[in-house]
Amino acid sequence: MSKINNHGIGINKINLAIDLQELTCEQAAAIQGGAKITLYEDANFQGVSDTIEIGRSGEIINLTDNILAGDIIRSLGNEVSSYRIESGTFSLWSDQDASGRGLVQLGPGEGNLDSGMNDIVSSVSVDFA
Ligand SMILES: [Ca+2]
Ligand SMILES: [Ca+2]
Repeated sequence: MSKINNHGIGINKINLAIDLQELTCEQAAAIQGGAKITLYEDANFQGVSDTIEIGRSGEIINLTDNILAGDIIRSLGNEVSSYRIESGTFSLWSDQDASGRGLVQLGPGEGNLDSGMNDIVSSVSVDFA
């Protein structure tokens, strides 16, 4: 009985060490990495805009439907018509939580959204920071 318990403790210690290592890598990525996108309400980088900077891959930003003064980061849901990516790789999604129709893995650059994605984007995910 005591041998089984000892083994159990040993395995737990190994798992804990791996978790700590992963956390350290994640923190390092957050400090060194960086993904930056600006979303615009209108085509050709016009109208209300919001710049989102993320240090970590896999992050998802949901955009709400209403324009709220003083909280522009959540204001562009179903309004985005153009974008400019300074660094990193992003995907734009028609629904919340990176679901629905996607315009995926956009690298640095800029553009207008075509009729398939115009005014429907409700979330943004960071593929690579
Ligand atoms: Ca628009
Ligand atoms: Ca939408």
